[in-house]
Amino acid sequence: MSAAVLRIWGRISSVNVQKVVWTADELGLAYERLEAGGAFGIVATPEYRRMNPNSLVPVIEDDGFVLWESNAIVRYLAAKHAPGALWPDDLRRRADIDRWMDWQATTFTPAMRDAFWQLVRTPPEKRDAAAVEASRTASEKAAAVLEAHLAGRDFVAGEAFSPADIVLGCAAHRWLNLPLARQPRPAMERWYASLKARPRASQVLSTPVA
Ligand SMILES: N[C@@H](CCC(=O)N[C@@H](CS)C(=O)NCC(=O)O)C(=O)O
Repeated sequence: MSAAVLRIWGRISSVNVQKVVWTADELGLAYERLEAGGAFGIVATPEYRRMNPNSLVPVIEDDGFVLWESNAIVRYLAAKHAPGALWPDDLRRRADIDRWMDWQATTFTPAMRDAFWQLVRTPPEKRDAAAVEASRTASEKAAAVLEAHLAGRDFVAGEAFSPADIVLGCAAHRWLNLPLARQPRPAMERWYASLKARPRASQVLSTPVA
């Protein structure tokens, strides 16, 4: 009997879904992506809320195991399918990856949220310029931290590509493609270009941001 195919719920325009899809692509997994969230709805249905009571995407179902929270899903898939590789064994290396994944979820992405919502999801006549500016300023502060970290490095955590590159790569894809003026970030742009050159990143990193 063949193993059940991994199922991923969520629209590809969601940055959190993008992390999971890129991870599955990077690992060469067979999966089925089911549209949910945004204009697709679904997330408020009782069936979906039984999987994720937060009514958010992404959710995965892996042979009966249901999981939500994108970074937890990325870690689960990497640890299941690439232990000692995409998910390393070394405790300190893992802590370094975890630290940058947490920073993406708690600092960088929240900083750019208002700029994204105002400039991409809100009609021009309803935009709040002050919210965009506050978000741009907070995002530049975070981008400066990542820029300094990436100077002289090929990857976010250690000497190899890791889940930290995936989740921060998705955040950088959004930040570097938002229709607003940004400070030049040569190290970040070099690293982002190297991610874009990975064949298995192409589905996600070619998804338009705006
Ligand atoms: N912390 C959650 C956040 C999930 C989240 O905010 N998802 C957004 C899309 S990025 C969502 O589901 N929005 C409602 C919708 O798409 O209908 C995660 O990382 O999975």
